[in-house]
Amino acid sequence: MPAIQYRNFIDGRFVETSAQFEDIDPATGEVRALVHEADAALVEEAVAAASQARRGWGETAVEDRAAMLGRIAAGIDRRAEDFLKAEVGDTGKPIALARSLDIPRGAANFRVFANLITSASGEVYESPTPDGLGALNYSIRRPLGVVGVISPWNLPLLLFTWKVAPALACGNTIVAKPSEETPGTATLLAEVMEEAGLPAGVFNLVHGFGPGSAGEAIVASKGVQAITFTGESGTGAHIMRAAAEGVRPISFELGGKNAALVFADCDFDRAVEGVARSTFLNTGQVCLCTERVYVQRPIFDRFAAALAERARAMVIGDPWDERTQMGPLISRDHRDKVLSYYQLARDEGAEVLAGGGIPVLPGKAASGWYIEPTIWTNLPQTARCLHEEIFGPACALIPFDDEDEALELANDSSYGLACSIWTSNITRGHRMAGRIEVGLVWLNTWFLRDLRTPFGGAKLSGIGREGGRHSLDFYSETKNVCVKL
Ligand code: NAD
Ligand code: 6OD
Repeated sequence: MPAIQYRNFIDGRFVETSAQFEDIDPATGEVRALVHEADAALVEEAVAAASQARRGWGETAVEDRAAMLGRIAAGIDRRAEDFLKAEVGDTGKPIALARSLDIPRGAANFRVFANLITSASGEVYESPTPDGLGALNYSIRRPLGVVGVISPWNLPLLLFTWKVAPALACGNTIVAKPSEETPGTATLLAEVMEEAGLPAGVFNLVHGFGPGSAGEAIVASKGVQAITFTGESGTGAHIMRAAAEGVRPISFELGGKNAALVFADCDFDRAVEGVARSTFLNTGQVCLCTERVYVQRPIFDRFAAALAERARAMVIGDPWDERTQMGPLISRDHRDKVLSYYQLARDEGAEVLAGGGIPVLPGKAASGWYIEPTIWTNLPQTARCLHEEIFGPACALIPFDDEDEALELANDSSYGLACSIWTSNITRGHRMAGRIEVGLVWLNTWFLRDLRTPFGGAKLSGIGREGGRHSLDFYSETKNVCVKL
């Protein structure tokens, strides 16, 4: 039996269950932990605990809530090595990536929302009235109540805390479920919450799957007042139907099929570097990753050759090795899915400039879920590979002639999450940014984040915005008070 066991955390206690499932290390295919699955009854216990804790936490002074968030951030920093081990073990992502991105962002999410909530202000209007004396309107924030948080496996701690931190800052209590693939860091976070002295019932953690398990039970629970979800668009649609019961607010960060637009006047090396990073980071498993690269015709061949060279040079393998740039995919099922797109691309007429298969790796890595970084050209714009989210380290390159064509190609998608534009003509960059149908545009960069900015997608890529005051708005019920003077 594996030494590591991940338990549920309900009403301030770690809770075991008789139903357990295996947590697999994607880098070796070995079982690394056992996870205690919560059934619907246990989820209801978590919801009851969160409901019970609502009033106390919701009425806690903002400064005290912010101080608590600060202690949680400090707890993540203090146990950064534990978080690192759990995150790398669960995901197979390179240790250097988890150390520089995932774990520090977990702590930063708490610090940012601790700061924001202490300085959040409402609106004030002086209104005229027929008697000439007027009225004063002011708005105040109140918590929504019990928030259900459901998150995916690709950036487990980062995305989990991105929702938990603002929800707590706004005075809500929580029932949260991390992905079944990555239960580790969320469980450590529960330990940190306990060490920080968060009152029992304010944060509850349940483990399990979606349908027929803890995920479905959270969204079905009548005691959950709002649902915040990050994951696939199809899952979002399913959850939306459930949230319609009780007309509950939802915040959705969903899938993407993101384009990069590379103009001939770009800083060539910077664009190659940026597009390579946006295609291969986290083995292509970031919702913001680029899967479509539109390149202006004069530099198309040179750019394609340079990107393919970058793909071939990626250091793939053991995630615990500091030199590793690309780890495995999350699971065997996910690799099968990505490989099916590698085959589909060939069937749809792609020329494979790099990759296209499974790398041959030594030792235990031979049984991990590794895959080659892959570059395609020659795919027609109608190809399924240019419209369906693959969520792997692969992109297709397509030539374009002018701005209008680039815009039309970029917007030819049912998704609308992110787009990166590579050009030295900044006026053109701004012009394109305004016309592209996405929630996030990066100009001569990618995935550069300021946590106060609105984050989210258009079309199938999501509903609502999180980040900064947008998170505070979602996780609060804003109330207007009108005073007749
Ligand atoms: P997923 O939708 O399969 O699962 C996400 C979470 O939802 C998991 O915790 C899962 O157990 C749960 N779930 C699944 N079905 C459910 C149901 N019927 N009811 C309640 N919960 C359910 O997504 P995934 O495979 O874990 O993550 C990858 C996807 O997430 C990709 O599509 C990616 O683009 C997207 N994503 C989007 C963003 C964003 O910010 N837009 C960020 C990260 C990931
Ligand atoms: O940086 C963030 O805040 C964020 N939500 C990133 C999402 C990445 C998707 O995989």
